[in-house]
Amino acid sequence: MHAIDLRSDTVTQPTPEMRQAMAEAEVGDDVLGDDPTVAALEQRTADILGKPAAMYVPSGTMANQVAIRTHTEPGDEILMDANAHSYFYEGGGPAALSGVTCRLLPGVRGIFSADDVRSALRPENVHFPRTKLLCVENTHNRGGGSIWPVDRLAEVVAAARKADLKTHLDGARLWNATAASGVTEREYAGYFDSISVCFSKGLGAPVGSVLAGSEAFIDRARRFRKMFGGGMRQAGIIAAGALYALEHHRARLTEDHANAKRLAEGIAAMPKATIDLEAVETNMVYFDVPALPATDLADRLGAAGVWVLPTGPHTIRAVTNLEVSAENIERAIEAIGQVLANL
Ligand code: TLP
Repeated sequence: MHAIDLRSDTVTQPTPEMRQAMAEAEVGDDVLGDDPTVAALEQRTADILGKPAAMYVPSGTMANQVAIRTHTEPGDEILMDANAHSYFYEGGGPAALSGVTCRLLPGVRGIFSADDVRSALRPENVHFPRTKLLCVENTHNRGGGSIWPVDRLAEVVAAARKADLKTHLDGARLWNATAASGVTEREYAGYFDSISVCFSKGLGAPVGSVLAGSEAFIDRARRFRKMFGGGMRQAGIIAAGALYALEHHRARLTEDHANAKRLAEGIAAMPKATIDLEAVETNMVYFDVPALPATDLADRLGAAGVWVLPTGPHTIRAVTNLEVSAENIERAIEAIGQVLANL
């Protein structure tokens, strides 16, 4: 039987219709500005996010790192949650690529407060780095796929603006936030100077992210994309997959969310697992099994046909996605239940 792959929503395969769109894409040299499919993807994404300009990049990591470089100069400081992807999972990019330091805020499931922002601000003084940028992540990956309430967003962004900081949203899974909350992508994006969104996660496209912002911001970002090696040539082939995903796969994310809820309920009934059911808001399920190291448990689950990722000493992450049906979830619950019962 096929393994049920819950390691990430990045594992999805392009559908036959998506491959068809990619095969038929009109392309050109995008570094020279000639690729009509890339241009169409950038325009469509900018429209959805309500921003004047946008730029296609190979990955979510590049989108965030180019954004950080574009908003800062070496020696500056940037603020973000201690578990933010840009800090935790991007290879030290802010230090290596932008020469900035990260000041980490004590968020709860990735969500911090305006007071947290205010306490991290520094007065103008020759001793201190200059604080230039606030980064927010929605949904928050290590926060459990948590969604920022808009009133909280408004407060933290107002605190940042008051101190003349720029604001960036890592919206790799903004589509999930919108599908679950009903708050439009445009409304979320309206709070920020720049936003990155990914097509290769819940939306199921093979490659790519978009960074959106003002014309001047994107003009400057294009220099750093080129410098970081992200200028692509006939990228319309992959951009066509992203465009297809944008038009056809956003609404169905609610299925992934229902599957995650069901999986979480199944796990909650297992005596050896601990899980916060309320915390499952989108397509991510984090649970703890104190009885053995998460790496060992992930191996045992893998052998039983359920692929997951260990993300802490006793913590496992399972992410529902386009490849996983409601029936697969029932099978996964049964397999996890058996593995845990045998511990
Ligand atoms: N996240 C990946 C891993 O890197 C952990 C995953 O499997 O969840 N922002 C957020 C919030 C992300 O979760 C990710 C990827 C990225 C940015 C980076 O995207 P890519 O992988 O395209 O560089």
